[in-house]
Amino acid sequence: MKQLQNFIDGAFRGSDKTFDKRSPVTNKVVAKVAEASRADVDAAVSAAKRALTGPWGRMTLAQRTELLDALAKEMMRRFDDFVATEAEDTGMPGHISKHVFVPRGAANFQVFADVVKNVPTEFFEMVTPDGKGAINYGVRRPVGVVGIVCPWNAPLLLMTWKVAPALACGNTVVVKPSEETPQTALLLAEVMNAVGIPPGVYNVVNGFGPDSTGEFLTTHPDVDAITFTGETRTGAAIMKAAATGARPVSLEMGGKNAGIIFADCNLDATIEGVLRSCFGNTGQVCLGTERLFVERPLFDKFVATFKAAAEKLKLGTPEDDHATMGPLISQEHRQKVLSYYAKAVEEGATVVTGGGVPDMPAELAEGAWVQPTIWTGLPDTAAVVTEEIFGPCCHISPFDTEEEVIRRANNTRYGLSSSIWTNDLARAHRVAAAIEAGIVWVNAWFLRDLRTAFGGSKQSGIGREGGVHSLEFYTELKNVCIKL
Ligand code: NAD
Ligand code: 6OD
Repeated sequence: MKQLQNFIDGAFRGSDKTFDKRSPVTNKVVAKVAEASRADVDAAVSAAKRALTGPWGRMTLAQRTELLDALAKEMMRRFDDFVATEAEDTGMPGHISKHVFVPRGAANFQVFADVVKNVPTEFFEMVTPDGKGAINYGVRRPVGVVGIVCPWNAPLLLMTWKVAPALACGNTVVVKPSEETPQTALLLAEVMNAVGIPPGVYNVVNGFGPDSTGEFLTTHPDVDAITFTGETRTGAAIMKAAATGARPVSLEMGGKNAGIIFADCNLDATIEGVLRSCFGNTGQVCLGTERLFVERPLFDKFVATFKAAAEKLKLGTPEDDHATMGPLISQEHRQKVLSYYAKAVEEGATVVTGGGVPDMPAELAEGAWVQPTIWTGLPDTAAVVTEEIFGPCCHISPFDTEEEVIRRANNTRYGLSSSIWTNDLARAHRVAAAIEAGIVWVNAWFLRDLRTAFGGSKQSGIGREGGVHSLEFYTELKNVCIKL
C-alpha cells in the first residue's frame, strides 16, 4: 500500500493521522494519505514565508524563469509517471491525461515563464511646479505566501494553472490538493527538488476542507493571498476566511453552462464538440455544457444524432486504449449524480439515453460508473436544468429565436462559459456579446490560449487569471515616483 506524505520545506513528511485514497475504477483503497494537522500547515506556511527572503527571493527574473522552464522539461521527461498517477487518482481515460491534462501541466510553467519575461513596465513623465519634472514607474513585487486550494476534476492542470503564475511572479506557495486526488501534487514536489527549486518555495499539505487542512490553510494569518478552484459554496466559505486580514482571493467556481446550437451549424463538427462538452472527463469539467438549446428546425435531428453518438461512448479503465469515458471520481459523487438522474425522471423528463448504472465487468463493478445521459422535455426551472450536476449528462431544449435563447441561456446564477454553434458570423458576434459568462466559444469548446483571461462572472468566479491577467492577482504593483 502506498503511503503518501505532505511536502514541507523541501522534504516529504508523514503525519499522525491518515486517510484512505480509493480508486474511482474499483473503489479499492490504493493509498494511505497523511492528513496535515494545524501544526503541519503552520510548518508549511512558515517554510514558505522564510523562502520568500532566501535564495528564491534573491534570484533574478532570468534565473527564476530558467528554473520554471527546466521544471516543464522535467515534467515532460516524467510524462509517463504523471499520466499513470493522474489515472490512478481520477480514473480518466489515457487519451485525456496524455493529450490534454499532463501536457497542459507542463505548458502552464512555460507560458507563465514567458509572460513574466515580457510584461511591459508602466512609465509616466510628469510636470512639477518647479519645472524640473518627475518620473513614475511601476514595479511588480510578489504578494508573498499564496495558499492554493484545488479540486479533483483536472488535478494537475488546475493546480499548475495556479502554481505556475504564482512562482513565475516570485511568490512561494502552499498547495492543498483535493482529498480525492493527492498524488500529482506530490509527484510535482519530486520534480521541484530534481530541478533545484529551493526548499519552502513549493509545499503540499493534504487533507479535507472544513475543520481540516483546507480551513487551517485559508485561515492562517501568514498566508497573504488565496486562490481557489471548486464549488461556489466552498468559494464563499473561503472568501469569508480571507476576510480576516483582508487578504485577496481569486475564485474559480461552479457553472451550469449553455451550449447554443443554431440550425445552420456544421452538424458533424457540432456533434463532435458538444459530445466532448457534455461527456468529456465524464462530465466533470467546470466548462461543460449541461444545458443545450437547439434551434427548433434542427431539434429532432440533433437529438437523434447526439443520442447515437453518446451511445457509442465506451466506458473503460485508463489502461483501455478504446475507452472514451471513465468513472466518476468517487462513490459519494456517484450518489449525487444518480440522485439527479432520479430527480429528472420525477420531474417528468424524457430519458433519451442512459439514466442509470452501466453493466461493467465484475472486477470494475464497485467503481463509480454511470451511464452518459440525455434528457429532453423539462422546463427551464427543473432541478437538473438549473443545478450543477458535474456528471456526464445534459438536458436539450428547443428554441425559436435568438432573443429567446439568449434570455434562457442567461437565466442562471452561474456565468462561467458558453459555446455557440453557427455558421452565421454576425449572429455569433451578437450572441457572444449578449451572453453573461466569462468565456464564450464559437464553433469550439475548451479551446485555450493561455494568454487569454480565464474566469467566471456571477457566481462562477471572482477575478481573472491567465496571461498578464494573472499578474493582477499574483503581484503587487508598486509605483516609484522620482523627482528630477
Ligand atoms: P469543492 O469545493 O468541494 O473542493 C475544492 C477544494 O476545496 C478541495 O480541496 C476541498 O478539500 C477544499 N475545501 C472544501 N471546503 C473547504 C473549506 N471550508 N475551506 C478550505 N478548503 C475547503 O470542489 P470539488 O468537488 O473538488 O470540485 C468540483 C467543483 O469545482 C465544481 O463545482 C466545479 O464546477 C468546480 N470547478 C470550477 C472550475 C473553474 O475554473 N471555474 C474548474 C474546475 C472545477
Ligand atoms: O484551461 C484552464 O485554464 C482551466 N482553468 C480549465 C478549467 C477546467 C475546469 O474543469
